Amino acid sequence: MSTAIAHPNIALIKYWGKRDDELILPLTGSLSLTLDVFPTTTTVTLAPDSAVDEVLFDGAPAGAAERIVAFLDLVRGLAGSTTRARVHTRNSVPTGAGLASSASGFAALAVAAASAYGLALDDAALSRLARRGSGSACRSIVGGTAIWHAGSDDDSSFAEPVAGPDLGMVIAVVDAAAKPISSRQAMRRTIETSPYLPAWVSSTEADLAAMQQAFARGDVTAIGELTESNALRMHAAIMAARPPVRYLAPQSIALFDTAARLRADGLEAYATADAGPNVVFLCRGADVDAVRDAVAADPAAGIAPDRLVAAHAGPGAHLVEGAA
Ligand code: 2P0
Repeated sequence: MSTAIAHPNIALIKYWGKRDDELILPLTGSLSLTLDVFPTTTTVTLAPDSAVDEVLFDGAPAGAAERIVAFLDLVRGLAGSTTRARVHTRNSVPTGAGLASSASGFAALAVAAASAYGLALDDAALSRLARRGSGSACRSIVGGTAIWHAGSDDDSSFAEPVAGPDLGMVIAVVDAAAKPISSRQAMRRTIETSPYLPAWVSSTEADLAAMQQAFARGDVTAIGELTESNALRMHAAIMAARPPVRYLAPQSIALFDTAARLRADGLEAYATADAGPNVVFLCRGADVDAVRDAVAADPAAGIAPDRLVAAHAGPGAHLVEGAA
């Protein structure tokens, strides 16, 4: 029996689009912060007497377990095993709400399954494995800030730590319901129909290079400006798909305005949003509580204090039980 814990990550430079659907190789590199909130805990137990994999979410049989079974098949292939497994996942993040539950989910599963099947993988290999479950999961193998190299093939596409200033985030939960269209489907539709895709790819490559320089300088202002701009460019490319996909709600837009007001008042905070209406404020680690209080106090933001979650840099996915 092997149990692993992983946390979600929020991208400062986004991953949006694959150049290989099977291997999950991204069109561009991306850069993220793994958080210390909303952990996923996953236990994998080998079940030699079972003819099928058993997948439970919070103790109940999972509805859509195909991706998990396909992932276990991949691990079994690496391990030369045909033994089935029992997978039990406990999530503290609202599933499917754009809060990256697939990132923490597949990162925890990769670490727990590799251990249960006796694979000795280093962090780069674990990141490559997690990537096969969900692209963004490769970044949750890494604690704190991580860069996912687009790479040229399976071997070279993985995440690793990137040094930089201490950053924090405040998550504004606009809507914790499941999103209307999965990021996987919306990514594909963006690639197939958005005329802005080439501009998204070329500008994200430039943003990632500029972001690496900003990290090396410890330049929080540049990091924040690039983060907010890159998120809006991603949403512009998504909204330009046909039929259109719009993840941002009116309150999401209001929260981007709140970030601008905070900056005008001298508190540096920058907004980003993933494939859903929730908005995440990026700031200095030391400013997290001040940013949360300022967002809560902005009447135009219209968000209750209990919907604001303060987060700092969190650990990479790791085993809490079982052999590495
Ligand atoms: C990101 N997102 O960089 C971007 C920004 C959402 C918006 O990675 O198809 O669930 O499993 O590789 O990793 C969400 O995409 O997609 C995502 P798959 P994933 O965080």
